[in-house]
Amino acid sequence: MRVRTSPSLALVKYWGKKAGGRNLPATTSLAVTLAGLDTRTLVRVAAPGEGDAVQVGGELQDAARYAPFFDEARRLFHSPLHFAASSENSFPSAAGLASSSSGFAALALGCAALSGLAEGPRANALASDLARLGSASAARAVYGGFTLLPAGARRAEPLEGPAYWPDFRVVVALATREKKRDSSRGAMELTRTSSPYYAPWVRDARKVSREALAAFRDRDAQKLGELMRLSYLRMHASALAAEPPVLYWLPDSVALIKACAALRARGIGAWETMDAGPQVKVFCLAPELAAVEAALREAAPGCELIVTQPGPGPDLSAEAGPR
Ligand code: 2P0
Repeated sequence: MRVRTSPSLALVKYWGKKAGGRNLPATTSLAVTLAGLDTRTLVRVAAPGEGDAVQVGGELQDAARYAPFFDEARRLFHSPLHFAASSENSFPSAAGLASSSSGFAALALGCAALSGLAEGPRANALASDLARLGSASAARAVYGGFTLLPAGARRAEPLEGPAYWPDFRVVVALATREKKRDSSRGAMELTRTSSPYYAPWVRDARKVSREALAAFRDRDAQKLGELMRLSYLRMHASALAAEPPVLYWLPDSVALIKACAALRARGIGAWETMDAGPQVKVFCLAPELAAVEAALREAAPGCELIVTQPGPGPDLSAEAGPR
């Protein structure tokens, strides 16, 4: 089974888990699945006697990280199967571009299909539930377009397809292609357990996500953009206050943030967000894309820019895949 997925970029952030160990998010996230950044995964049933195994970019992954995921796959799909998967990303992995969201979504969809679930809403819902156990953001990447993962929810909800907002663009500015040293999982746990700003972050996120969802419903770019900025800045503020502090930003990240502020001061809508890495992702509308790209290029000439837009849902019959 070949599965193509794309990463889920949170416009409003998930950061921190509910107690109980089931990888349930503490905050509601509102996200868009990005077109043009692809994860291609080949999933097959493992041979008798062979255990579950996952390779990403040719590297065998730590089995312990995947064991709860595969155990849950067998439970959810009433399947005795073991699975072997190999996955390739068309973009840097583990660098703050949500490769774990597209990776676990592809794996969950592949396991569902191999277990005999027909493609459709039920298979997607179960795959979202399973993907969440791998990485909470992956629950969203099971769907294209715009998605919501409510606080405490087991699965994401598809909100709207990519055609809902045709002018919606995201410019991804790559401040580095290097892999990050701190995993999101470890960093958010450190924030939860040691940052005095974690509880206020979670409390405040309820209001931000409610208002952002309303702005999304109104297709109000200005309002949504402002709320996106509050969400990522407050998430990073809570992480910065952890012990030891979690700091993802590089000098180019700051230059890009300031370039967005300068664009807005000129009346051009450009609202940035950042995840667990130094990359800056800028939301703008298509008519302003050229001006935004030019400003970002000038602010950080060394940074590669990738222009993306809301993408379609996963493709389970993709021709191309890892060989
Ligand atoms: C998000 N991030 O909502 C947030 C914003 C990063 C910042 O979800 O522990 O790899 O595997 O559930 O999903 C990245 O963390 O974490 C993430 P786990 P995940 O997209």
